Amino acid sequence: MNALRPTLLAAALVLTMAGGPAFAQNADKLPRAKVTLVAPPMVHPHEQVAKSGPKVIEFVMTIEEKKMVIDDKGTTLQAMTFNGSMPGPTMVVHEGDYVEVTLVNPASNAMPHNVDFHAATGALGGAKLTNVNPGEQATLRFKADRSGTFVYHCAPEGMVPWHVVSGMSGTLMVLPREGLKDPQGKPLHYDRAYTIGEFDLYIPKDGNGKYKDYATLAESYGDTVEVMRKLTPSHIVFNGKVGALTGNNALTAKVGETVLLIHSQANRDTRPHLIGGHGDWVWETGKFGNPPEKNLETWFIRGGSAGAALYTFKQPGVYAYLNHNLIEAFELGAAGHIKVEGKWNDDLMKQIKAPGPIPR
Ligand SMILES: [Cu+2]
Repeated sequence: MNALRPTLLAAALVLTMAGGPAFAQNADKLPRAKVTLVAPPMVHPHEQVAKSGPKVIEFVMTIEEKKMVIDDKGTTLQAMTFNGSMPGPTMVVHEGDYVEVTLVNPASNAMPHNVDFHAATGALGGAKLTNVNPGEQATLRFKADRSGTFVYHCAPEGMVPWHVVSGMSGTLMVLPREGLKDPQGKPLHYDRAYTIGEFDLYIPKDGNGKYKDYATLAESYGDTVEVMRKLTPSHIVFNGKVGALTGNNALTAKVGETVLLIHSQANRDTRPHLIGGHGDWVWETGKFGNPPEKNLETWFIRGGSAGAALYTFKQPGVYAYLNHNLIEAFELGAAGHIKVEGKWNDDLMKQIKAPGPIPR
């Protein structure tokens, strides 16, 4: 027994040492891939079923502070953005991959920023390790150890909500390596993926009730926080602007195509609904480890999360996709369009008689 002990101890030591650094070396030895991010509502090209083992996926995000017009009346927001868009670009990886993000804060910006990934484990989701002042950049690597759609957002100490409601959030989608599945384990595939980021905005008004326009971000801070604290948004928008996804900016699809709608709201609850359609399969909480719900009419996205809905279009036309708090949609802006081409199916719906006078 005594003779065995040192051997066991040695074996345990070897295991510990192999176990410790092995995790870090694991990522270091993995193949790497660079992904160029694209502006929402588009999502960068990606495999739905992973064709190979885990990789380190490299992304670069540049923070851009800029004044943005948020409605058709010319109202402005002193916005803070990841890569210049609201929401920031959607990143897609597979479970077991490593996300390696370089966050760039150009010297032309005024504020410090960082990024908290809800998909990440430790250090405030990475916010603690990515704090960058203007003129700095930082690189963070974390393991995507669970699948789902997850919000990421800026979280600088002392001004978290202000940065979030000024535009700084987006979605990271971690797909299961074997792709999406229904509760019976049957593979689910999409032909297109669109990403929608919903934002509650708080634009201050002057004494005459007119929205104020600010020359700088810093100048807008005091008034904006005052409006924020009343919890009554002046605008609620999809992708940064009233009408960002309507009319000529509508999302498109064809009859027979399956569309994945990724919907994030980093701050406030919302309830997406597709008028004239459904959610065939909906991961309301966005987490693919849970079975999706079937045939939903409206789904609930909790503030601080992203959900995903899969729908196969059966009928052509212009569909409204909106927040089904209808005041938030029609009065404040939280609505988009999906223009679907194809052949009308009379069996699903038919106008038996066009509107006309009531017969006497
Ligand atoms: Cu920020």
